[in-house]
Amino acid sequence: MLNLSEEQRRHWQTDGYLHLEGVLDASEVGFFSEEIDRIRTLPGYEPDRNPELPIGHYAHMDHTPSLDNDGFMDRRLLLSYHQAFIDLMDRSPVFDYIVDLMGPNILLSMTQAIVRPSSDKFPGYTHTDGGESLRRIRVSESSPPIAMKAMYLLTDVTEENSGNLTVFPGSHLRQIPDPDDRAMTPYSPGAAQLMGKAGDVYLFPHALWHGPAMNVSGRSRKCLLYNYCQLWVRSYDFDVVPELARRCAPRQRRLLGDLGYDFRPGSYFYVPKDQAEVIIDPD
Ligand SMILES: O=C(O)CCC(=O)C(=O)O
Repeated sequence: MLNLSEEQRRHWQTDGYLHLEGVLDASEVGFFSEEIDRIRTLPGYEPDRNPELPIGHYAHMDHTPSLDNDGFMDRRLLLSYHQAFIDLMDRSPVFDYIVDLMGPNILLSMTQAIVRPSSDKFPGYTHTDGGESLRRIRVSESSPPIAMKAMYLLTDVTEENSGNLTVFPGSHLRQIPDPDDRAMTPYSPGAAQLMGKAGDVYLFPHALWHGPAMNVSGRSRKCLLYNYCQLWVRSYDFDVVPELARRCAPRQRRLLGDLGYDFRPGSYFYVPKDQAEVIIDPD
């Protein structure tokens, strides 16, 4: 497995994110982009807009899913749509770096495809992942993150206000104003709109304040997101090991929460004896 260079680790620790260039080649970018267009027409889960439910930042978004390939989309639970979505969960080099950062005791916690159309109606937004609770927890710079994500860009984002991932560098270690006190936006002081090319990946912990900038570029921005958490945190997208784990490789099954024995209370507390072997050296 690959390890991060010293420079990458320093960047991760101080700024709170990493930009990996050219992870997917052009044909893979084309493939996943077409898959997003295809699955848009299929049934699947998109976050609920019911204000009676805890819907977090969706509460202030006026976005309705669309069948237009350039329209808004926020599709979850991607794995069942194609083997390629399954294989992306532990693909090198991104997965190697995730294990280097988090250690081997991890789960896949979420998969997501987002399309952000060009529009003058979407101002962008800023948040941490993990909701209200993780927002208040900041681990030290030498600690593995509790949870993190890999964001695969499927569109070039080489100018500002193109739906860029916008981060507050260092905010994984330092509180920026709580949204209850002052709403932070991608245009607040300290925000950095990241530029990248289709096929690049951003890695960042859930504790980093981030979010999309507005997109007035004239074209929609597509991405895939794969989230990982420490084993005891549990996936937040499925409540039991999904059926499709049966057709996954052993490491993928483990990432989906199959611990290799029947669940019993406390199962996710101590890691299985073969956890490091399964995750680091499965062959
Ligand atoms: O840039 C996006 O579309 C969403 C990225 C984001 O905020 C997230 O993954 O939590």
